[in-house]
Amino acid sequence: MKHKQLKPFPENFFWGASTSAYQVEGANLTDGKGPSCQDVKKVPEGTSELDVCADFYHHYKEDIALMAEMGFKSYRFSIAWTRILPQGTGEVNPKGIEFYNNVIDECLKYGIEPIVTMFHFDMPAALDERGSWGNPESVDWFVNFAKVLFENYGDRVKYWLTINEQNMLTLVGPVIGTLHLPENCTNVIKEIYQQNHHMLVAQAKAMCLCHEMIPGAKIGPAPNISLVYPASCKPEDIIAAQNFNAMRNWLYLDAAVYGVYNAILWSWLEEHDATPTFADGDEEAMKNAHPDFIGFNYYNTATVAHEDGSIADGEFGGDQQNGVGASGFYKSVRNENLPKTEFGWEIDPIGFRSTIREMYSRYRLPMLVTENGLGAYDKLEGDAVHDPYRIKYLQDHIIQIQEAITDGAEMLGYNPWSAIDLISTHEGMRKRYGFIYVDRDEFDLKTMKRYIKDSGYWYKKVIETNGADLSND
Ligand code: BGP
Repeated sequence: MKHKQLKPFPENFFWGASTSAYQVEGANLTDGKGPSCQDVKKVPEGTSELDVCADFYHHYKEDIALMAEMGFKSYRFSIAWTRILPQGTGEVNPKGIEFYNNVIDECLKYGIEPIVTMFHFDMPAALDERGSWGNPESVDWFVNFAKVLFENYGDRVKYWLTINEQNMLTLVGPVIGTLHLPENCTNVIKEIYQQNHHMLVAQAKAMCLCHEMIPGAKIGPAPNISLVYPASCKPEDIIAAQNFNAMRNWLYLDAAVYGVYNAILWSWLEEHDATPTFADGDEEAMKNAHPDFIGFNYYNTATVAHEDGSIADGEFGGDQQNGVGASGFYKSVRNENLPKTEFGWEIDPIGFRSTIREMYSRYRLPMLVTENGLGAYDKLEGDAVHDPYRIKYLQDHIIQIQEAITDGAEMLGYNPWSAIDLISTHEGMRKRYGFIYVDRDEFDLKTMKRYIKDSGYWYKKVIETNGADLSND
């Protein structure tokens, strides 16, 4: 059989990696930073607090130098809202502004493109007390924060991401420590989708503001997109897959790209008496916003089957990649064709290609991979970390991006999770993703020294050859 000729990765492809402020920086109350919801939440038992993390706050120069050593073309990081505005609104903290000026300048010094996420799971605690995204004023809080960022960093930052994984905030908020529910909430679905609506409008307004304030800047959303498979070719299972695709994926991209609500999801909200209230101008704001690209995180696909009504509505459970279901709508099932990581997430590189194809067919925008990666228990041996399992995972996924490019998709870059070891959303320090190992344990801070893992040296060669050489010898 003749092998298909794969198209090369585009020139100027953003090979890099990602982190988020609350998971990597530490120094969570240092130099005027206010607490975020992550700093006041109760961390899951047996996992580290978020006060030190990888201590990137004090090691950023060394860390960015290591990224440069691996040849990174981009670094996707988030800005902690409460470093900039300790109370979420009001006074700007000059030390916070200075820190990200330094991070950005350090990246640019090495020719690394800074790709900035404006919000990654870290609502200011002061705003949480005022109702978080449930408060209609949250739209203005976010737009005000966006303005401060564009004013201060717009001269150097040309790639912006609005809200990281808004779909996960909505679907599994309690797992990542972000859900704020008012006392005596009688319709949880309505409350959550009202919060979701405020985020959609805030995002739309921030995208418009970015285009107004920073000529030439590009901005896009960053949801977690996983194509949903039906458990079988039974027609009922196909409907369930369409339902969960609408709820997990297309709601977020239809709103960001076309400024409209996904019809399937909207009727599900109607059934639950949970359609969000639109304030004056919301509809117009959503229609006016046009992202330049789609940023998206991909870890694996989801598989679902018909649900006969036995699951309770509004039930939480699972995590970003392991769902539960919604009554009469869909129920998550295990895909027996796929292996799992040590932490129970399925691994599906081909699903990466089908997810990209589907997104491109629907939205026709260039796409930037903002996360992908393997969480594992890594071990420091001498001064080396041998992680062939991670290399394999990354190889298998990168080749599928190339397949998708060959299928016609426009891809801007690949920024897997994570540049450096950091704290997981709910599984502590032991679940590592980094190209750079940080010598600390869950509770013992040890030396905090950094070591490039085998995967980091391998990635260096991938970047040098612009993805032409993915081998590991
Ligand atoms: C994504 C989040 C990240 C990150 C990653 C890995 O959902 O955007 O913040 O942590 O998943 O997840 P986890 O840390 O749960 O393994």
